[in-house]
Amino acid sequence: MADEQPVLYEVEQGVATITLNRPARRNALTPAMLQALHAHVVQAGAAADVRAVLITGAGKGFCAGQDLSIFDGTIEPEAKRALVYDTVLNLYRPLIESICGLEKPVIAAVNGVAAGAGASLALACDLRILADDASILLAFSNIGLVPDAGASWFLTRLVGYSRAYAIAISGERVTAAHCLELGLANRVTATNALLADAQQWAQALAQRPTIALGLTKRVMQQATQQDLRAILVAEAELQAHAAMTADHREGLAAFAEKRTPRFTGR
Ligand code: T3D
Repeated sequence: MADEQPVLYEVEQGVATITLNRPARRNALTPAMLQALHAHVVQAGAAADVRAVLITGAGKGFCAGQDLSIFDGTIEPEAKRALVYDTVLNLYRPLIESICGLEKPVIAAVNGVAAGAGASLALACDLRILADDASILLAFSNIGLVPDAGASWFLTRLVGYSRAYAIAISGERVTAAHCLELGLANRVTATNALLADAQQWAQALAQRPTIALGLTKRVMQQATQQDLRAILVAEAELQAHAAMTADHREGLAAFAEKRTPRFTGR
């Protein structure tokens, strides 16, 4: 049964693929799924053999956001307020923080629609490849809610305030082509090639110097929030760290020997 394992995890050629697996509900997120997804992100971060991560959805959609069936009309207003607050703070927040704090490249392979918190999930990833019929939908306003799970933070940084606000309040899908134009997608590919292309991209990144890629993620995230002086200091510290890695030594040796480097992620 699909719901018995609502999130799948497999590792191949240095890439952990995490698949949301409730296709009949467009991979709408239940508390159990959010916990499993978070656990797999942490697992991928800790695994030495994982050097890139891919998040995708089974079936026709990437993720429809929060499973709305929990709001069945019987829940008392105060219990609902507490449930929503608890879900956003204690289920979505750790998940999003884990993705952003995971010092390996995380790619979202967006098949179909990424809606609501599903859009947030895609935007929290470092890189996005979209199927040509995929879309990103800030569905929150369609049901009278506000962006959550980091959507307001990521979207404003990716496309600027005014475009982000327009997308959020329109409640309309942003097509893959438009996502590419706006910088919300790094790549767009044919639907039937999505997973293969995403795997190929992730596997190529998994051959790169993993520690340097992770430290680059850290400093570039810091750069969106700190001033130049702080970043110049952070770069000095992280460069000193990177300069001590086996992959740096291998990079130098490969350069001197005029050959392709064989990075090991150490
Ligand atoms: O705690 C809190 O709640 C706060 C946190 C909020 C975070 C959020 O994510 S709020 C936003 C929640 N998401 C949405 O509002 C999106 C709702 N869904 C849609 O707008 C559409 O379903 C989609 C655009 C995602 C997909 O459209 P389409 O035409 O491809 O598929 P569909 O036919 O609408 O959906 C297929 C099935 O999935 C359908 O069930 P059925 O009729 O076949 O039995 C549909 O009801 C179900 N489904 C889709 N989205 C959800 C869902 N079931 C539960 N929750 C969903 N979010």
